[in-house]
Amino acid sequence: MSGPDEPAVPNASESPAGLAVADLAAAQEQGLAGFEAATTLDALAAARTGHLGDRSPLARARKAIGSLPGPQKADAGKRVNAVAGALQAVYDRRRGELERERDERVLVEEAVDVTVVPSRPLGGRHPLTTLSERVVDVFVAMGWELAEGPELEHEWFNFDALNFLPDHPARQMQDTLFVEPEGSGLLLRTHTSPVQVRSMLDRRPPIHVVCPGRVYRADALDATHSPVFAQVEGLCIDEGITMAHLRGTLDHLASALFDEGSGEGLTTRIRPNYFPFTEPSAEIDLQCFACRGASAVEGAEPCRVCSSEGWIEWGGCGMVNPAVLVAGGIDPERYSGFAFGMGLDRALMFRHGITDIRDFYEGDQRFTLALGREA
Ligand code: FA5
Repeated sequence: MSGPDEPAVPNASESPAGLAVADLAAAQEQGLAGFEAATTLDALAAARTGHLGDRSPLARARKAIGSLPGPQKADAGKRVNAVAGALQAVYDRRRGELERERDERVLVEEAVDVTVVPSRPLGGRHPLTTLSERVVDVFVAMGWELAEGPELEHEWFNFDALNFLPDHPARQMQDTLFVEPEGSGLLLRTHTSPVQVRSMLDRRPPIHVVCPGRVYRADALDATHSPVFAQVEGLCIDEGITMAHLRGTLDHLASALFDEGSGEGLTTRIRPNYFPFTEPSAEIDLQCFACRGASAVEGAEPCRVCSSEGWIEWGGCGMVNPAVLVAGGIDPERYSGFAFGMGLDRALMFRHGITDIRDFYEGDQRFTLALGREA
């Protein structure tokens, strides 16, 4: 037994279970080892329950203090608290270490790689957009400008300024989609030619513009007609412009679009036609890019692309009618010009052997992706 001034240092034989110095030292040693050995937060939590929890040796020792004689209680309490404090400090340090390890691991494991290409197929450019841009590129490379106009157009630009007489059949409801209210003068443009007039009013000669766009007609939907389709228009106005410039321009466009790099060049031919806004007017035919005209000779291999005609219908063209130059504010005594316009849907159809124009408008992604790259 210790004297009255000495701290009570009980040994195993005179202390209740767990309060002896050796028991507390063992509880501390095992607790520290358990916390250091834990390599995950779950394992550390389990070790805490075992060494600092309600049923731990330390908790039992704390309960046993109550059974000590009064003078020994304070000392026993200090010893238990010292062990508890040492264990808690190591537990706290270890938990901090394991939380930092977990946070670093999560940052690595759950990082989002923004460079990963999504496995779902992305949409593609529509083949009509691709072809339209290719046509524009051909002209921009020659110094022409891109010009655009509204799809909701005024009758004056679509018809009057283009020299369509008031009783021209194209002005009838069955050919043109007019917009309510009746008499508003508004319609869905039936061709890209109104952009010619807008371009003349906006610019002074020399004028070289290429005008792609969507147009609308009250045509029934079938394999070769759509009520909405794409056209591209070209307009050139300067002093001394002739049909020879028109032919050269069309031949260049034909080779740039359809020649496939053979270097042989493709030609066009023009046949007489009538448009109110050009005089003379002509139909443009493209030399068949598949057989190059060879199938038209008697006894030759047939050609599916041109039905053995040797030529493919492509669009309309002509010298700008002086009446249209006047409507566009240009002096026809000084200037002359040529214009042409063609359907892009039809061009793609004969280019890729597509037999139904509806394929362009049904939004099937497989069609768009297959053709959009190479249109
Ligand atoms: C015109 O639209 C004239 N503006 C072209 C022009 C411009 C002539 C400049 C002279 C000077 P046309 O109505 O023929 O012409 O149409 C031109 C092309 O549009 C046709 O050759 C055809 O390829 C295409 N096209 C016409 N209607 C349809 C339709 N319903 N569906 C798809 N393509 C069509």
